[in-house]
Amino acid sequence: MSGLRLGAAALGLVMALLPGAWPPEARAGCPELFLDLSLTGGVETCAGTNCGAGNSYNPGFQGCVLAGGGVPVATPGQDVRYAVLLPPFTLLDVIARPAGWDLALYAASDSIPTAANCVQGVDEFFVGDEETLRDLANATASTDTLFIFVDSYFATPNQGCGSYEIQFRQRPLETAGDDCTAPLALTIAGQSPVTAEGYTCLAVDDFSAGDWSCPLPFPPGHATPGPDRVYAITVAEAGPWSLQVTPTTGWDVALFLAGSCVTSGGTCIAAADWWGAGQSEVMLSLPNPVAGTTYYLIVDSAEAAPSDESCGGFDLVARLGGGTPAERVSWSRLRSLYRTPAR
Ligand SMILES: [Ca+2]
Ligand SMILES: [Ca+2]
Ligand SMILES: [Ca+2]
Repeated sequence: MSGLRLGAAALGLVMALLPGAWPPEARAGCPELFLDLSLTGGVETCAGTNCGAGNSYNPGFQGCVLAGGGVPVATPGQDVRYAVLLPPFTLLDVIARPAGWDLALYAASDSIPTAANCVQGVDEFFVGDEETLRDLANATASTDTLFIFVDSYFATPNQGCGSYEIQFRQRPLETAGDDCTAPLALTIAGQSPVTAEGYTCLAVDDFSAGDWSCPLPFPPGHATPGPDRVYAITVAEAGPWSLQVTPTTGWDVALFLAGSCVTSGGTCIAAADWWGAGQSEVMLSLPNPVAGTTYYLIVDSAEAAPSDESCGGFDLVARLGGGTPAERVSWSRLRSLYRTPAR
């Protein structure tokens, strides 16, 4: 890339940044393409376009696997790069919504993306559909810089460029609810699902389904040596209820539920570990609760740290009335019905 700031002034965007000038001064606001979210309350939403940018990056050729692509996906589309400051012990979500074109999104720990520094990539959905990077973590005590790339599987003019909206959301890493001293509290009442975002990395392995004689399938009664968090879920009304935990990255969730919070010897009410890495686990047909009863849900993994499949972020949905929330169906989700996702 030349040392010039390329001619995207009409778009209000700076499409190229000099490696020698890196990093520029952190500022609030999207046009700089360099975001310090602490200046904007942890959230920033930017309008952008990749039309007029160069095709500078193609990490798919180098082995940066974009989830949904299945194999390394080439990204010959024009690309725009953002840099985001990540303070110590924070998580970042990035959501990009293209206007009628096929957007791919990836994150790297360096300004030039390669397979070695690729953190997460996604090309899960299709023309006009949003793509999301979830729980990009800085689990260290020093500030980090993460680079986010908007790109496309297609080249211009075939749906490879267009305008988009991109949102950056930053929050502190989860530290509560590691054990029974202070479980994370949720109350379900009425028919509206209750949701929570969580993160198990940096938690300690306090619980194992094996210690509770919880009947996790595949293989029966297996242990859960992964780091774990515990929720105290109060069910305000009697009636059918369900729990679902969906990992935000490709780790392998295991769940178990009891009526009291103890590290071992708890009375197991239900357990779920039917699926492999990256897949939701669901508890349906739970015993009808007595109104006002509190249950303890352990979000855990059958994989031990430091395996990539041992921990990560997740979305918890707890609801009365049974059933599970509607999900968007992606190709990777469909493929997962036929094979274990490759890692
Ligand atoms: Ca724990
Ligand atoms: Ca555990
Ligand atoms: Ca699982």
